[in-house]
Formats: sequence, structure tokens, C-alpha cells
Amino acid sequence: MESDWKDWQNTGAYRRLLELARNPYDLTAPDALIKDGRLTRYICRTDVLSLHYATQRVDDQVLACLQELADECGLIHQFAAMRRGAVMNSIAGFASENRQVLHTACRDLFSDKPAEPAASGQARKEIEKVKTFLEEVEKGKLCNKQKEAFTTMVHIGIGGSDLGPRSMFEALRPFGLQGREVFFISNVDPDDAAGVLRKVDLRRTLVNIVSKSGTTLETLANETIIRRAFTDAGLDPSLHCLAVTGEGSPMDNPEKYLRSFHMYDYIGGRYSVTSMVGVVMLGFYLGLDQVMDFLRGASMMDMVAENPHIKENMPLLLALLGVWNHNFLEAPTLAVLPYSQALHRFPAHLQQCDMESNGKSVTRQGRPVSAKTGPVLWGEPGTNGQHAFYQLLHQGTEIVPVEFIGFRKSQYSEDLVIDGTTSQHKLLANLLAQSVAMATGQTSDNPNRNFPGNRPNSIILADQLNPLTMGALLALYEAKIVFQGFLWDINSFDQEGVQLGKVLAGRFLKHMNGRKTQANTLEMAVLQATKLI
Ligand code: G6Q
Repeated sequence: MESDWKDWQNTGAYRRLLELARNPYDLTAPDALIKDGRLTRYICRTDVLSLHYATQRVDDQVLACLQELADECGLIHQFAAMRRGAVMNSIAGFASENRQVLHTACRDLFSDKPAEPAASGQARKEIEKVKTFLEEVEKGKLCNKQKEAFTTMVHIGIGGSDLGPRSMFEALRPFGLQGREVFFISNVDPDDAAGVLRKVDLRRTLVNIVSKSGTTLETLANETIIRRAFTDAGLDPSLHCLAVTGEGSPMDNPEKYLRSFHMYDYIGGRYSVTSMVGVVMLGFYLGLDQVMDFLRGASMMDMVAENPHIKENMPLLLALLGVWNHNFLEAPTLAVLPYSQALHRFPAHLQQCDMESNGKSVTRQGRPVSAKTGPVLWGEPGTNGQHAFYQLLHQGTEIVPVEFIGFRKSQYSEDLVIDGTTSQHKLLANLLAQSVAMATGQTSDNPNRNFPGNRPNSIILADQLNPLTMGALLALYEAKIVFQGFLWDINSFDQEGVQLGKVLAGRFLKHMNGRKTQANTLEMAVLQATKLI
């Protein structure tokens, strides 16, 4: 990708943006939000989502420079190359994963000309396998020994094999097939498995063990615990356990599992929700038709992400607004605040997706970066957060840019008019109020009641959180993160930073099971100091 790469800090646009950042748009000035039709002009729409960014500290000049920056750095070209199978998970001249990045191929199923036909072909084949599996479960061909239907799934996985699938399940819970339930086990904390085992009837339960590598300590430990629970209950685990794993991994052993599904090395864990990692569990819970809607939503957003105009390309615009806030206005963190209880695990998924992807300090050429890369991302649903940490957002010394997410309609449509408004009205009124309050602030003679404002924020809005909009929202953030990584010239697709801790944990375990006894190691000293051996 060398030919598409340009040092973003060496562009004319970068220099102009630095100038403009000295005096960014003042959201606290009189009429600042309504001037020049800003509230209606600063909206970017796709078929299902809209991004409202009048409450960002940008004006037409800043937007024009951000467009130039995107053009000069070939961001669209790089995204298009990624979708078409370029090897983008690499660090030139150094040992690296050296892989293609093709999570987008998992949902590129709706056109005659997929961007990377081989990978989309593999995705189609796996979906056919899921379809057959789901039909067999539905028709009772796949059932327990007592000929009873499976009603429950336990999804075991961690990191990318847990956060994405779990957050999508939580988001789409109201759309489940009748009588179906899903539980998750991820932590190696034995209480995680024990807690779930207390809730399920193992006879009616399928266990979906998800691990791309097939070697992850937590997942293998939890698989062993659950298999033991089956045998203790007089049941054969191989008639209940499914596997989702990389082709050729140690878990790729169809004899041990009722059914096995594959993911491929070109799909990174944190980008794997739309692969079999999410599709098997979501298929069981939602049925395949709704999963296809979810994939369609994601695919629609992938298409939008190739639009060269930032005002029409929602993920690119969101990425560039993020760069403006982080690199030019120097905000170190980003809060994602969904005004939707169903999205309560979505910030956790985005936290992994963003921070594991862009928490990097060397470029794609292995040189130290010279600008800040990924922000710290965090978040909780509103309105709950308003009663917790919003104090700091309004009056703290740290400026925290916010991405609000909201929906015009609720999911269950069960609501009550109290004092003239529904709870959905109350939820949305609070969302809008927070957005405006953070932007405009409020002056007061009482310094403790002064709100400085100029807290930049955007609102992502849709009619309802459903499989289609969830797919679009997921792909919006995936593409946003990828665009930022391209601009910062980092590899957003590896995660070397998690290795050291894994290696050290292995050394501690060796001491803990008595295989290493020399007292002169650091691990031994730490274990003794903490009285853990
Ligand atoms: C994600 C990371 C990481 C990974 C987990 C689980 O991008 O690679 O979070 O998903 O460590 O890995 P396995 O799926 O291999 O068990």
C-alpha cells in the first residue's frame, strides 16, 4: 500500500487544519447552532442512519480541509483496496501477520459482483451450512437424545469472539424466535461458567464454542468445564457442542463437535461479528432471515464507505470529525453514549474494536508515530450516565467529545403517556438536551453554575434499532476505525500489545502449579508478595 500512503502531517491540509484549530467554531456564540442553516446542512444521511454534526466545532472551511486531507492521503482508495483483498495487516520490513483484511466480504453477499469474490464465496458456503443446521434444529432433525428440541445456546468465547456477538445479541434481543434463549461465558473466572450453568437445562442446550485460534486459554478452560457438566449430567457433550474456528486450528476437529463452522485468517477477531463468529449464535436466536437483514445493513454501509465525498460518506466523516477533535483540538478520549438500553454492551464492543485496532505507536513502516493515534473510548447508555458521570462532561477540566446514538421508536413499542409524554419522548428529549447543553453551555454569575460549553458532539439517529440498522451501525464504526488507522498510517488489524501479558500469565501459572520453583524469578517474588502461593 506504499503508493497510497502519504504522511498526513506533511500535507497542506494538515497545516491548514492546525491553523484553523487555533480558533475553532464557537458553539457558545449567540445563535451558533442555527446560523446558516447549520442544523439542517450538517447532516449526513444513509438509507437507515443519519449523522447530525452541527454540534461539532467545525465550519465549512474545516470540512473542506478534512476533505482535502482524506483525498491527499488516499483514504477511499485504501478502503477500496482493503475490500478487494490487498494485504493490509502488515508492517513493512518486519515480522507481522501479513494478511488480507476481509471482514467486509462476510456481508458482501447482495450484489452480483462482490469486491473479493473468493472470500465472499467462502462466506456464502458457511452461511449455507448455517442454513442447513438451523433447518435441522427447526424441524427436529437435530435434537437431544430424548427427541426434544434445543431451546438454548451457550456461546463461549472471549475478546473478539465474545464482545461483538454478545453486544449484537443484546441489541436485538426483542427480535428473537419464540422460546429461544442465549447465554454467554467468556471470563476464565470460574464463577462465569458456574453462573450460567445454574440457569440452563443442559438437555435442551447447544454450546457454541468460538475461537479463531482454537488455543485461547479462557475458552478452552470454559469448554472443558461445560463438557464436564454434560458428562456429569449423563449427557454426551459431542451431541451438544458446536465449534466456530479457523480452518486448520486445533479446534478444527469435526469429530469432537456436532457441527463445525469456519472463519478465515483474513477476518480479525474484533471485526468478526458478521462472520460465523456472530452468525451461528444470531442465526439460532433470530433465524436466518433476520441475520441476512443484519448483514445487509452492514453491506449497505460498506458501500457508503467508498463514496469519495466526506459529506456523503458517514464513516469517513465520523472518522475525520474524530481526528479533528483528537489531534487538532487535543481531546484525549471519546465517549459513545447510546440512548438505548439495548445498546448497553455496544460501547464495550467499540472499545475493543477501536482501542485494539488503533492503540498503536508505530507506523506501517515500523517507525514511531509522530502524532496521537487512537483515543481512549468509553461509554454507557443514557439516561443512566446522566446520573453518574455527565458532571465531568459538562464542567470537568477534560473535554470529552461525545457520539450520541438514538432511535425515534422503541423496540417493543410498549410505552405509557405520563404527564403528556411517553418514556421514549423523555429519552429523546434528554438526548437532545445533552447534545445542546454540551455545545452551547450556559453562563451564570455563580461560577459553580457556569457551563463552559464547546463540548463537541454528534448524534447518530435511526428510526428503530433492528437487525438492519444494527448491521449499519456496526459497519459504520468498523469503517470509521479503519479510516482513522489509514490516516494515522498504523496497522489497525494486529494486536501485538496483548502478547506480553499472555506470556507472563503463563509463567505465573507454571509457578502456581509447582512446575517452577526457583525463588529468584520476578514472578515468584510477586506471587510471594501478594501471598498467592
Ligand atoms: C481480536 C483479538 C482478540 C481475540 C481473542 C479471542 O481482534 O484478536 O480479542 O478475538 O483473544 O481469540 P480466539 O478467537 O482465537 O479465541
